[in-house]
Amino acid sequence: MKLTQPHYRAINMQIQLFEKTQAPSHHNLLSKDGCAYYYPEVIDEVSSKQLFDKLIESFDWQPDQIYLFGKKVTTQRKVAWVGDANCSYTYSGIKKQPQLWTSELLLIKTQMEEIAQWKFNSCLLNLYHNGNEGMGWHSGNETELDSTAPIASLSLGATRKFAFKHKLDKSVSSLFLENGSVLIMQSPTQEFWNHSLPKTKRPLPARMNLTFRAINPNHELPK
Ligand SMILES: O=C(O)CCC(=O)C(=O)O
Ligand SMILES: [Mn+2]
Repeated sequence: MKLTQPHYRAINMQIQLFEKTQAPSHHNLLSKDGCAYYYPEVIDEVSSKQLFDKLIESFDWQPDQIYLFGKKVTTQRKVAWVGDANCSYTYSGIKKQPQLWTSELLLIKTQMEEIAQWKFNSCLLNLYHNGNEGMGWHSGNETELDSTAPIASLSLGATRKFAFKHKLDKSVSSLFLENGSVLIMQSPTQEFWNHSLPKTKRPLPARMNLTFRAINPNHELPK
């Protein structure tokens, strides 16, 4: 789906979000087989900090369980899965039931939908306490995800490197995701590219990432 230029309204709620009108970068970060667009400074610094603190206290944050070389490992990184009631999500063999939307997160969801030109029904929040925590190579290709939908990723806190690696030719492309920025990954990016958030030795403060996703709500019904 083609991106159109979003025009943000300033919405007065507890948190003043999206004060800037941000022109989208029409520059596709990927050379082929997908589209990824970066939007810096979608949320200003003060609002980002308020939002970070609000989201920390609003959800039940749990360590993630992943498989590393066939072994189940508990991460330092914490996650919260939020979504509509019918949006369970299974990854690394763990089925997650969604936590309820909060007013702040719904407000952000609306803005992400405006940028991505797509309706989302779920959000995975990741909390990286420092540079020592990251996420290995993977793609958002789980069966319950609508494979035609984009994934919209909002970053709060520390700037971190984010890398793409093509699944076939292994070519790599990376960028830095800054505080208050949005990355949109359009279909078929997940089919052809893995992505990762590399760990770094640099001492860094915490970072939160929110990926808004479209789950196929009927994914558990028998076919
Ligand atoms: O933290 C990030 O920027 C990436 C998160 C991610 O890839 C995911 O939640 O699937
Ligand atoms: Mn991902």
